[in-house]
Amino acid sequence: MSFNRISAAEAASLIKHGYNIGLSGFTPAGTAKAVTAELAKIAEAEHAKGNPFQVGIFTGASTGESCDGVLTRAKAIRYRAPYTTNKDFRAAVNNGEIAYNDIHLSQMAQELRYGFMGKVNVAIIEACEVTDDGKIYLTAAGGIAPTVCRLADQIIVELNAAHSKAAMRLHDVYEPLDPPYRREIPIYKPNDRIGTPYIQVDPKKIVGIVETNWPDEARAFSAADPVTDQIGRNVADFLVADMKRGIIPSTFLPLQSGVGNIANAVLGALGHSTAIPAFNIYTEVIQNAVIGLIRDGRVKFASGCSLTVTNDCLNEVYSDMQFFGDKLVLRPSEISNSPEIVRRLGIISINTAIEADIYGNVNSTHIGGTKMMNGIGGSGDFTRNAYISIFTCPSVTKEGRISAIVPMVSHHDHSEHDVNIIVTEQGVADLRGKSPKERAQTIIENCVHPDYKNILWDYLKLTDGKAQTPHAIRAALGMHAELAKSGDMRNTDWAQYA
Ligand code: 0RQ
Repeated sequence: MSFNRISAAEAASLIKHGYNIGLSGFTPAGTAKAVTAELAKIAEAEHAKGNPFQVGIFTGASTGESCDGVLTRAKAIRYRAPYTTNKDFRAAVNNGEIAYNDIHLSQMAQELRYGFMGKVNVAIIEACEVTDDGKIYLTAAGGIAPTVCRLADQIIVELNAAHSKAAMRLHDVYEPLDPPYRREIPIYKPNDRIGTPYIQVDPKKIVGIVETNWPDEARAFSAADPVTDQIGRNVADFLVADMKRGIIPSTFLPLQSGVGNIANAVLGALGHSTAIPAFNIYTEVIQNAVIGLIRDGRVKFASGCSLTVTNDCLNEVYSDMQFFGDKLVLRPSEISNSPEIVRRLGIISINTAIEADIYGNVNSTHIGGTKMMNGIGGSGDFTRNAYISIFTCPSVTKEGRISAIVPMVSHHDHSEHDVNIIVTEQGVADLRGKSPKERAQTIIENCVHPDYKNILWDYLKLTDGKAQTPHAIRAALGMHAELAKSGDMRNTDWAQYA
C-alpha cells in the first residue's frame, strides 16, 4: 500500500475541534512539528470567526516551540498531559487557561490504554522511515508513540528528512500487556533489547504522510557555574565513598539523571572520577554529556527514551552508528521509566528539586506552592524505586533571597519515605536509616546555606522537639509567607508565631 503524500496544512485540517491528539516525542526530541504548527493557524482562523477550536494533547513529555509554544499562543489547547517546559504554556496554565494533568511519565501510556483520559482521535508521529506494510521507524525518541498509534483512529506520519535513517537502529519498541495479563518486562540488563526496532500499525490507519525537513528543538543549557560544579563534585564524592564502603557494588550501578545544568555537572564529575569504573546509564533523557562519556569510554551503554541533544551532537550519533549502534537504545517511556525495571536494575537516581524540607520531603513542580513550573516528569518514577535516590539543588536561589531548604515544602512531590540523599553545593545529607528528627539535624547541618542555618535551627525551637515529625504548624510556611511579604526569606522573624 502506498500512502497519500499530503501537506502539513491538509493533515492539520483532519483534526477537529474537541479532538485529542497523541504525539510522538519526548523532551522535545522526536516530536511532530509541522502539523501542530499548521494546527495553530487553523485554531487562530476559527477563533477569528468566533468559533471554538481547542484540542487535547497527549504526549511523552515536553514538546518544542512548534507544538506547545504555537498551540498555547493560539489558545488551541484545552487539556494536556504530561510534563512540559514551555514558558508560554506555563503562563497559560498558571493563568487558568489550560487543564494540565501532571502525571508520572511511566504512567502516561498505560493511563491512555486504561481509558482514564478519553479517546485518542489522531496520532501524529515523526518518523525517519515508514514501510508500505505499516512499519513506522521513530526518530530521536520513544515516548508514547506505540500506544497512541494503536489507540488512534487515524495516524499522520511526519517523515522528517532532518533525521537520518540511521535512527532506525536506535529503537526497541515494546508495549506491555494490561492487567490482569501483564507479565514481567524482560529487561535484566540496561542493554537488553526485547521488542522490535519499529512500530507495527495497520497501514489502513495511516491517512497521510507529511514530508518535512525540520530539525529537533532541544533546548541549549547554560554553561556550568561554580555552584553546579560543586554539586556535581559532591554527588561524585558521595557515590565514590558509598562504593568504597561496599554499599554500591564495585562494578557500580546504572545511573538515571535528570535534565539541565546540574545533571550535566553531575555526569561530568562522575565521568572524570577515576575511582568510579565505566558505568551504564538507564535513564529517560540522554543529554550531550552522556554522548561525550560514551565516546570517552566512561559510559559503557546508555538506555533512554530520548536523545535530547543539540543537533550537532545528534548528527554525530547518526553519522557514526558503527560506533554508537551497540551502545545506545531508545525505548518507550513506560519502559525507560518502568518502576519494575528501576527496582530490578538497582538504579541510582539523581534529580533536581525546587525545594526540600528539613525532613526530606521534596517539591519538584511548584513555585511558592501554587504556580506550576514544569511538572514531575520522570523524577517520581525513578525516585520511588531507586537503589539510592538523590535530589540536588543549589542551597539558595534568586541572589540568596530564597532558601531551597525550608521547614515544610509548599508543594509535595516526593515524600520523606522515598528520598535518600539531598545534595547542595554546601554538602550532602544522607537520610538513609534516619528518623525524621535525625534527618532535620543532618539536612540543616550539611545542606543549608549559612544565611539560613540559624533561621532553621530557630524554627525547630518553636516546635515541641519531641513529636515524630516536630512542626510548629502555624509557622511551617513562615519562610514562604515572608518571601511573599518582603521578597526575602532572610527577613523571617519567628517571634510572630511564638
Ligand atoms: O528561575 O528560570 O528565573 O532563573 O526555578 O531553576 O536552578 O535553573 O534549575 O533548570 O534545573 O530546573 C526542578 C524546575 C529545576 C527541573 C527544576 C527557580 C530558579 C530558576 C529553574 P529562573 P534552576 P533547573 C528528568 C526528571 C522536575 C522534573 C524532573 C524540573 C528556575 O529540574 O522540572 O525532575 N524537575 N524530571 O531561580 C522560587 C524556589 C526555586 C525557584 C528554583 N525554591 N523558589 N524559584 N527556582 N528554586 C526529566 C524529565 O522528566 C523529562
